[in-house]
Amino acid sequence: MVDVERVLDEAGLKNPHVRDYVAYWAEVTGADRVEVVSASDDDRLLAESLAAGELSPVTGGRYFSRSYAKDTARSEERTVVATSDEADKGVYNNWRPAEETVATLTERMRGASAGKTMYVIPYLMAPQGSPLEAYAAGVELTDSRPVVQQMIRMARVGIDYLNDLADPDSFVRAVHVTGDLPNLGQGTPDDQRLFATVADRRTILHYGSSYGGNALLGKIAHGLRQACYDGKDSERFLAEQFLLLGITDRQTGKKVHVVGGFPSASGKTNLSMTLPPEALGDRYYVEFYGDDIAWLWVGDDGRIWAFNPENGVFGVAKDTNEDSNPTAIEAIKEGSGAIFTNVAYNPKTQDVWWEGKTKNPPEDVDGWLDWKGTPIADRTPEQAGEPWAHPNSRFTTTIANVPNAAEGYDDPRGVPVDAIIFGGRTRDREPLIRAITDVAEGVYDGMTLGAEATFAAEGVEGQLRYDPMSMRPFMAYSEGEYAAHWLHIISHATSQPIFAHVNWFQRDPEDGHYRWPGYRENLRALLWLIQYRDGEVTGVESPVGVLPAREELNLDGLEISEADLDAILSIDIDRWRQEMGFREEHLRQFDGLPEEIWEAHRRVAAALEAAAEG
Ligand code: SPV
Ligand code: MN
Repeated sequence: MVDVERVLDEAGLKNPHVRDYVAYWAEVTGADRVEVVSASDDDRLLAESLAAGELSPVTGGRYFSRSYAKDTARSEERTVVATSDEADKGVYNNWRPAEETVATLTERMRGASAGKTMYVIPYLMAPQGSPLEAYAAGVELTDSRPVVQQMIRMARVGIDYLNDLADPDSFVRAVHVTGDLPNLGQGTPDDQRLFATVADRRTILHYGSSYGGNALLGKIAHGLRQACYDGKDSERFLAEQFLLLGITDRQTGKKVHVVGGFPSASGKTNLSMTLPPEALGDRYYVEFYGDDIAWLWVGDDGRIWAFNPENGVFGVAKDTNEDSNPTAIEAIKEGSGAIFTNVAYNPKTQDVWWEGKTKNPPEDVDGWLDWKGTPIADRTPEQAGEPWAHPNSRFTTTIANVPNAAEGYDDPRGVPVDAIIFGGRTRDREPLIRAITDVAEGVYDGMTLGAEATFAAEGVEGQLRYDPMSMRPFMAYSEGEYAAHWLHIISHATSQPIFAHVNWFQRDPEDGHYRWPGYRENLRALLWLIQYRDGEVTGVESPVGVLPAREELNLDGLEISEADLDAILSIDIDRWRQEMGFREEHLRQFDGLPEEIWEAHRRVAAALEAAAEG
């Protein structure tokens, strides 16, 4: 038996509630040792992991880790939200009763950390001193050392965050047990993995993975699912899978902040870290606050305020390069302490590579191992086309490493939000940008956010995979109530942000080329949005929002054909009429959707019908 009391005394962990919680789970999981960690332990833990072979060195003090081959992504079908109230059941949250979920997980975790160390990670998912601090404190218990290193990069980690809580019992209890990965039946009917947020107990129990959102419990489980629930329960805030960025106009001195939700593979990380287009770089300065999560609330001044609860970036490596995301490349350079997971690794040169890092893979394959650890040199001709890195391979780095990290990203007051944008990858129907000034229509737009399914075979041709507010995998309670809570929060603001829908991915149906160059040029659409909000341009009304008039979009230094510009600054009425049918079907799934949302839907539908006749 571990002497938990002694370990906690030595660590200076005084909070009695935390102490009881640690002692309880040390007993259940049967860990051999307990260790309390802080961010300052990073170097020692890295050295231990290198010695144990859990991490491999990458040049310049960076690290490589390989996860178990069947454990490379979040598992949505094994992820549940549990509460004691069945009314919390939604379409997407895989609701389960709290009692039996806790019982099942306690049994799976019993003795499952035998022989291992249980690390105690006190963390805060907020800048210290934030008005939402009471919802941000947590303690993750994990039996994986690499999870500790990732948490140190992704969250604010240290016991001081826990000893000084206003309410010492107000912290999230987050338990992560890896389990015997080769024997969990991943993807079979007998899958043993279970990832539960027991939201009304503020308890997170994840069993059966050591990867990403399944294991870094501060991020997705607390920062999104638990916080989504707490935001509604307290009626105080929204927790969303949103980026957060700032744009400063050096000419006028005006600074604005934008939050945005994008389904996966729709360019959220790239946009969050964007630099201004070359030609506009002297005038505009873009600051990075966050790429994945924002918490939003109404400030004392009646505006919506936001912060990013994270301290780092867990970004998709694939296609990250100097052109697509130069700031990310800078954030993971030598000296950054970045950790790469499931990329290709070369132990001889201590180098890493992923698809899209450079146009072609390294010419000299000597020493290179693919993400599973198989030498590239041993590949048969049939295997030659297989990716070197896993498509969901990742880099982990702290925000402080991002060259355009906002000075105020750590400011406990957060930043005022000027615009809320949604955008999914769609080859047609969605114009470059459409502004929405009505709050109910903005929330309606978020609830009907969708992107093309990754595989064309999935679903009906032309039908989007809907991902409301990009929260589909993180919804903690029913969608109807979720929409109502959004309306409640935003309409409490006396000065409301403008909404907009963006799409960087429209294509020419003839030859498939992207009609808009994307990447840094995307800022041009956001600049128009702010000008529109400020009454500096009038735009052109459409049934689905206000589009930029051609001459209103700043195209300095950009080459784009007239035909492409026409297409992205107009809407296809017939395509939209079809879309409205899909939307209606989508919204009908949700019980208790507020009447304001249905009214917004009917208003847009009627405007489209009028346009079709007119
Ligand atoms: C996501 O999947 O949306 C992520 C990465 O942000 S993970 O932490 O793995 O969930
Ligand atoms: Mn995410």
